[in-house]
Amino acid sequence: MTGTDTAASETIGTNGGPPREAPAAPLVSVVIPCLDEAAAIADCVACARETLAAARLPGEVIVVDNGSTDESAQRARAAGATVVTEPLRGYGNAYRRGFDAARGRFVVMGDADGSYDFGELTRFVDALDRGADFVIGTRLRGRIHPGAMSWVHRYVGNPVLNGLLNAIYGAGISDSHCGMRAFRREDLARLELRSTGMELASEQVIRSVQLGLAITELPIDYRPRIGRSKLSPVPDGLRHLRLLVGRAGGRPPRSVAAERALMPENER
Ligand SMILES: Nc1nc2c(ncn2[C@@H]2O[C@H](COP(=O)(O)OP(=O)(O)OP(=O)(O)O)[C@@H](O)[C@H]2O)c(=O)[nH]1
Ligand SMILES: [Mg+2]
Repeated sequence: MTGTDTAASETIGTNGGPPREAPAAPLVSVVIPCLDEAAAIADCVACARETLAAARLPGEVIVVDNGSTDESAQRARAAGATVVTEPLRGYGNAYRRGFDAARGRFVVMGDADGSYDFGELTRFVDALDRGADFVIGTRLRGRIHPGAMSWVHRYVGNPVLNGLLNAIYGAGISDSHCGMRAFRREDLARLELRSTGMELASEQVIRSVQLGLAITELPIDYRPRIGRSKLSPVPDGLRHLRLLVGRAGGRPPRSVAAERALMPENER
């Protein structure tokens, strides 16, 4: 579809004036969570926007500023992103905020640290267009550049968590922690994602499997991140583990609204 299926822009009349073109509705929303990534965010946004433009895909780039104290938000905006703010820290909180703001039919996700190549986003959109419901990159079957992933993550953390996810849920994927993904926005309501932290990465895969979505893997490059990592390996690993085991019964998650109602008022 890339390059051919562009959402038609609508011609609207003005009071007596010549008709003007309304901006095309975005077909693709690129959502990027961002916590103090001033060194990389502008290039990520620029790359995503250039890729959308080159493929003639009407799109938007949404950066979710998760309480950055550096110039991330200003740089993202200057590079052409729509910046939304999520004051509650956490990868899951940031993504869920960004998904709420997205307007496209397809949503592409990726980090703000330069480790994923947003030039590849058309491959993800094409896979959705060919019928996949959930597209996830695989760094392990793609190319991990020198220095991009620590030995412990490469040979211990990721394989263990990925193996558990496959064993418990039958996900059949090779890199469950890959952060470059894409899905149809219409599936959000039934995905009912409610994770607040990094475990959102596992939750999204589990829910996609439980819903019987068609999952496709795409080999991708993984480059060394720019700037300081926000990952806390042990606590984040434990959050994944708790979620993997906790969801094993297949019980559907509470709705986000129900979850919010249970949170302290100042955190909703
Ligand atoms: N971990 C974390 N990431 C956040 C948060 N808010 C936004 N983010 C963004 O989420 C993305 C993922 O965080 P990373 O630090 O890149 O985590 P990672 O990719 O697992 O680890 P690295 O390989 O070190 O990059 C980045 O774009 C962060 O800026 C948060 O509260 N915690
Ligand atoms: Mg990263």
